Amino acid sequence: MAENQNPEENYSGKNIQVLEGLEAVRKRPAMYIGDISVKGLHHLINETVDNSIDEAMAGFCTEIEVTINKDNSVTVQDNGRGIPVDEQPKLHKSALEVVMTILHAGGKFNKSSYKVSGGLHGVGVSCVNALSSHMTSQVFRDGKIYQQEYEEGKALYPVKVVATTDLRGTRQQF
Ligand code: 0RA
Repeated sequence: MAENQNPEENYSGKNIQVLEGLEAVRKRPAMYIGDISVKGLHHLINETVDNSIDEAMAGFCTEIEVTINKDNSVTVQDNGRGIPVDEQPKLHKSALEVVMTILHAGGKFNKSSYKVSGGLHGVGVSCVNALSSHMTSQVFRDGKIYQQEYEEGKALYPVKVVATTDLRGTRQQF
């Protein structure tokens, strides 16, 4: 992912189709996560943790840490390979962004090699994102920390490198 990409202004305006998918989730959350009580919140946590469990089952991750923060946000961090961040040729955006912002991300992302769903209904982490007022994804890969933030599932800027790191893994906070 190049660091010097487009300005952040007007970024989500381009993603009309993406918004339609995410708006469907926000309109009828119960259809996607069962209900909107505390169980729904648990579903969002399960959905996120399941992705890390998949990575562990695949043999690439040994630790998954779930934190309920003081501000009631939840952080799920693993030490797996990290969600891929390479640019998707068709969509011209990072694989991370596709996974985070496209409902039931199709084609290649349905293959097990790109499985980022899991969970009871397998709705995927894009549902978690859509139903979160704010979400931050960080991927620790290739010595770098890649980051993207979202509001109600809408990317606030393209994936960018924010730091260097010796760690590996994925950190999701919502
Ligand atoms: C597919 C491919 C690769 C990593 C993952 C999925 C992955 C997804 C999640 C979701 C939470 N934690 C995760 N960790 C890994 C990597 C493929 C490659 O490096 O070649």
